[in-house]
Amino acid sequence: MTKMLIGRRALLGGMTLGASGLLLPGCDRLNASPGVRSLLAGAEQLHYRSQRRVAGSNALAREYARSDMSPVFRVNGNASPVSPAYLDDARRNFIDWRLIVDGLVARPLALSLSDLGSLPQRAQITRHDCVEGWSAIGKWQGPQLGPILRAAGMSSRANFIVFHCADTSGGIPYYESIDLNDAFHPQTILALLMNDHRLSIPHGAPLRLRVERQLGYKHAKFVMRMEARERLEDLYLGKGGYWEDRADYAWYAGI
Ligand SMILES: Nc1nc2c(c(=O)[nH]1)N[C@H]1C(S)=C(S)[C@@H](COP(=O)(O)O)O[C@H]1N2
Ligand SMILES: [Mo]
Repeated sequence: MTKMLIGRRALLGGMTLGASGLLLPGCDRLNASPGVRSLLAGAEQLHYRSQRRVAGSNALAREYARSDMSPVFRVNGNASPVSPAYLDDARRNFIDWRLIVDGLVARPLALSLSDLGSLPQRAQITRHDCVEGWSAIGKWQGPQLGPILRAAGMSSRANFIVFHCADTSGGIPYYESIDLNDAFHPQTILALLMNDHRLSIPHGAPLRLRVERQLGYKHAKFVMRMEARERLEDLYLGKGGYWEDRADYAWYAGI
């Protein structure tokens, strides 16, 4: 691992490189990548395809006004990881915490909260829809995911981004994954702030994914590591997420 993990200077340098577009695959490839096609079967693939056609790959999720924000935003799923390493990081205000970006990338990254906070930020007020039937409108802020992947020099072999979380249920780690279309979507951010405050532990501190065109379970909390992968079949039970593996939830959970 020597020299594998690099920080903010390289990240910002890499972003200039990424801005030239060299490392970003074209949109057609994003929609039709064989990895995505082979992951999705039958009805779900139809749903995915028709949503992509209707919504368009760059369509934005609706954004709301401050006055629409919910007075209470429910906590759902795990309210805290229990691992000693996480609790230790939390006790020290996450100053030693690093987000690992690895897998199919030329330059793996280890980013601190201040690295992430010094990147250009996007703020958005959106509605979170949980599959269990509740919704809440909240404000989220953090860096967009796309530029971070470009800075890491994501390989053209990558089809998916996997989010590895600090929490487990029944001893099994929570994880989620998205395709490159969502990864490079402008509203896909790594949220550091919720409703203008640092993320609380129950809502996913220190960092959670917001992938606004999909249902709540895709919005991974307590993200520790992002991994670029060619396929998902060989990860855990192969369906691309904790709930997809356990309860047959759809991998593409478009709203
Ligand atoms: N790591 C992790 N992420 C998670 C969950 C979880 O249990 N663990 N629950 C998911 C579900 S089902 C929902 S609806 C939202 C809830 O986010 P909230 O607690 O901020 O409302 O987080 C999602 N992300
Ligand atoms: Mo949910």
